[in-house]
Amino acid sequence: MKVINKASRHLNQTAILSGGVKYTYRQLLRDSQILARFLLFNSKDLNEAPVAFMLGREYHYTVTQWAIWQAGGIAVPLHTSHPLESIKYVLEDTGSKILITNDQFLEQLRPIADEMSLRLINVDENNLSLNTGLPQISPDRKAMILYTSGTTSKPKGVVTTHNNINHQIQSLVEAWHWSKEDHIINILPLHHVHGIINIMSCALWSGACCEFLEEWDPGLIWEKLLSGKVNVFMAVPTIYYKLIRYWEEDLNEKPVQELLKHIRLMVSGSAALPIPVMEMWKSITGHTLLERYGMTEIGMGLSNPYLGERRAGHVGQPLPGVTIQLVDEDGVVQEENKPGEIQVKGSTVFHSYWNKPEATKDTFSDGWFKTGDIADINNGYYRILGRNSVDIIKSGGYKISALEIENILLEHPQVRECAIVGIPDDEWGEMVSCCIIPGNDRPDSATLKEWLRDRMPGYKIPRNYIFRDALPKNAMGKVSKNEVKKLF
Ligand code: MLC
Ligand code: AMP
Repeated sequence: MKVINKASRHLNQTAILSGGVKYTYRQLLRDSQILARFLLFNSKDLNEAPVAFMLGREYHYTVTQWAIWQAGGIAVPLHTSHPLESIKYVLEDTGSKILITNDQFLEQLRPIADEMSLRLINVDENNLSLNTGLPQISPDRKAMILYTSGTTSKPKGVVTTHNNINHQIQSLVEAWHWSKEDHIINILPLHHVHGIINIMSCALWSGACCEFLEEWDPGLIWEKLLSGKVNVFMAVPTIYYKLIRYWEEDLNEKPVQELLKHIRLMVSGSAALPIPVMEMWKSITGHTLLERYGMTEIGMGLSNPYLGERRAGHVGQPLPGVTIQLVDEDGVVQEENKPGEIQVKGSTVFHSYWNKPEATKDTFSDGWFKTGDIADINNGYYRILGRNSVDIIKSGGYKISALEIENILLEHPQVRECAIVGIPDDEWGEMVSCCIIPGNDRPDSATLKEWLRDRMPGYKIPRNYIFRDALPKNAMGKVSKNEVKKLF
């Protein structure tokens, strides 16, 4: 909530630029308080009730998040392009009784809201009436649930408290020198920490301007970067890759370095930044990307320095307030040059997995959160080496569970067995790919893709399909994913 409390320091500054309209911090406070009171209805406090909301990248997204927090609820953002199955899963898993949306998604969500007896609120209606005062919210209360895929089949809800969020933001504001003079464009999905915390919340904490671009459009991003207004930019490596392609093919390699001189910081994260992409970006724009490492459960953990050497292929050092250790399989803490699992401690680390006490307990060891990522320290800089599970795939910056896709594919009548793997890919980092043992009739990949489209978000749908009579197995008789990868 500190991010909201700070708003009164810069009431007349622009907080959000959305759809060409500037909204000041004063408006944001007022509109979110009106909605908060409407949410409260006849109660005094939502008392950590989860409140789901589906809104695009626009002003009302922020209004709604702030309203839920001020009414004492837990914010549960839903991805706008997820199929109804995935939306329903999150609504059921969180037990949300309120669903907030706008004209754009209202009719799409109405059947679910009716079926689940949810209170459906449309922020585009202007008759949101006032109620009583707003509750006091202590920092240890739960604030947000973000869904993340893991080594279990279904995504888990990562619960963060206000205190966690305050520390996650504060750490980045300090490390990356945020100030009220900053202007950032937000082009990332708003159901993950990168778009919500690193971009939107850091900007608002600092009194800066967060400009939402509703659609992801490389031409528009270039236009904004070259406009002279935007001075901070953050994206996943796939986006830098696509911006480079656009510069080559559509901007005809226009010289842009002079036009980008005013930009003070460009950050890459959520997946490994390939060194050629970093080098190419530098040669085009003159900017050395700052690569950092993070995770839904911890916010950001490691970052190359704002001032000082940003080393390619490395993710720098622990951020302020974050303690990191590398631990080998025997539980021994590793020194420089020895690989180990990244474990994290600090106020930035999440509270729990929603309704999953066992999973929460299993993921901590002596108070250290076990990330599942393997790293080493190379001349004082952390370097991510990989993950300890082949079943976690990162594609376009999204984390994807191979098991989740396999379980869904197995429901298809013509899929007898299947294995999902991530194949290295220059553009996407990893490309979701599948090897299938078909039933009597071999399905074609286009039909399978279409069938999957109703059951999972687009970025999880496998792009490569191969069909085999058997899957490669290891000595234990289990499918060998490393051998499956070699088939592509
Ligand atoms: C989409 N396509 C893919 C794909 N995703 N192909 C292969 N692999 C994938 N993963 C296809 C589309 O279906 C489309 O195909 C074509 O690529 C072009 O689509 P597009 O419109 O250009 O791209 P789009 O899919 O809309 O978006 C690309 C993107 C998006 C990079 C903008 O993936 C994105 O916003 N990623 C960011 C995710 C993120 O914020 N992660 C942070 C998580 S938090 P066709 O055939 O239809 O043309 C976290 C912690 C931390 O990780 O450290 O930050
Ligand atoms: P998510 O669960 O979507 O938050 O994804 C977190 C995961 O993204 C981490 O566990 C890492 O595997 C990966 N990740 C984030 N940043 C980086 C980076 N800079 N380099 C490599 N992997 C990264």
